[in-house]
Amino acid sequence: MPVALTIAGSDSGGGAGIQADLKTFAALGVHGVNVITCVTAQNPRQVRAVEAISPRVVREQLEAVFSELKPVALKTGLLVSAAIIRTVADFLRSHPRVPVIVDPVMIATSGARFMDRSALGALRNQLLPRATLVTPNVNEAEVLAELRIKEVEDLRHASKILHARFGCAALVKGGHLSGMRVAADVFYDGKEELLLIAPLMRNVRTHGTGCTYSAAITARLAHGESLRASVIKAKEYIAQAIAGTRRVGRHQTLAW
Ligand code: PXL
Repeated sequence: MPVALTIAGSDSGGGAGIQADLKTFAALGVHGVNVITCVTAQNPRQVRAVEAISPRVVREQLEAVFSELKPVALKTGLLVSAAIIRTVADFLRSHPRVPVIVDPVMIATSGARFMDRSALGALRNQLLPRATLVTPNVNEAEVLAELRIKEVEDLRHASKILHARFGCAALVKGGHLSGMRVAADVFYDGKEELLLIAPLMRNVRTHGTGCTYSAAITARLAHGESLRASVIKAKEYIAQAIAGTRRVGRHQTLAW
């Protein structure tokens, strides 16, 4: 089996973070290895606590994984602190060929803030220049591209700004745009622009959607597919996972 890595936070509720990534990797036939950056105490309604893992133990996890189970592709999710982002970016410098998908997680679906200013600076200056693809939602793209996003034209504009600024491909996800009848995302890699469309599911609580989407892209890459094909197939996968949402207790979970 190909190996894919997620570098992300643990979600005790099992809906997002490392847990969503590993379920996605399993569903798509890749062996998932994982580097945990923080432990969150949360359920779909609230984040009660976030505790970062020390940069030393983050580095040890990276060494452990790369020395015996070298990933073909990797993604990053919640990275919490500037020190952890620097540790990850430093480590990746010695593995320049592995594709890196950066899901720039800043705020939980429930509204909790995950990143402070210095972490944001490290994300911009250390990690994004090493990324193959960055996958922001509307809020994250507004922060990283420094523009207001109201409609699909703005998603297109943001994807070009992100490519110019960080030298990576961008997938700007428009699922949170208001007044839309579809979930529209824009992919831009410097040469080609794609508009990806799926039915918009109302009344679905979408905790874990971003994690699952970027994990699906990473899994496809690990299978040896192109970035373009990986993004297109991951969009189909996430649309199905959302359409198949199931009830768990008083909440909902994606169908992996
Ligand atoms: O979906 C963003 C996200 C990423 N990682 C962890 C999370 C969340 C959202 O709640 O908890 C650990």
